[in-house]
Amino acid sequence: MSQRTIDAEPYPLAFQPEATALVIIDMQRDFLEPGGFGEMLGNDVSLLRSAIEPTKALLETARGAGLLVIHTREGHRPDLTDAPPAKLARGHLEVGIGDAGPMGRVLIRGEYGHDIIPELYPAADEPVIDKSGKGAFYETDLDLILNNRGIKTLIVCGVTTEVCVHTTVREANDRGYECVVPSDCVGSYFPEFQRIGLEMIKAQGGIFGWVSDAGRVIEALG
Ligand code: TIU
Repeated sequence: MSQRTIDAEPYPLAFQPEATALVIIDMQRDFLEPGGFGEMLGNDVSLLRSAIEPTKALLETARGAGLLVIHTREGHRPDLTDAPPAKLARGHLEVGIGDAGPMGRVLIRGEYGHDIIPELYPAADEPVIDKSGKGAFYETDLDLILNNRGIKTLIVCGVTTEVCVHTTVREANDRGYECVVPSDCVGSYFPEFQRIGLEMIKAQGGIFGWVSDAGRVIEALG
């Protein structure tokens, strides 16, 4: 096993490429494009687009380096049996989860809006985790997949920083994984949450993990 180091805060992260996975959280039309769930929640979805190009560069490097690449999608079964009533009711949305929107039924598996944006579309051999919650470990087989491959380190990208990325990093941290979040590969509808969300991860000696950026992670993988 080859030992390498990612330049990161609060201090360099030692990792082994064979035991490292790139996890891309919820880069779906529903969050990044107009007419999806993100916009129905009242957000300016254009704020998330800055994460696309750095994540694409990192994805290509990870593929070239032979890393396990995992994609996640937040969404629900068409019959909504996996959607908590509290989640369906939240926000009193005019067009909410399961309702018809311009990209199909909002946040429903199989709909156009639910799928991953073309720039970051999964390769045929890359696992896609469909999750009903914000965290990628909750009621999914992500932990099993990572354990079966001996994965210890996660490079976590995606949207949104303080919601699904943070929840997943916290879940991973409690399960013993070491997470590094490249700051330019995650996005938030709220610039202050982006800044504070990243600060929270690396504070207190890396209480949830490490923060780096695409360039430094790519350099470590190259
Ligand atoms: N609303 C918001 O910021 N995020 C979500 O609802 N889901 C994810 O973060 N994927």
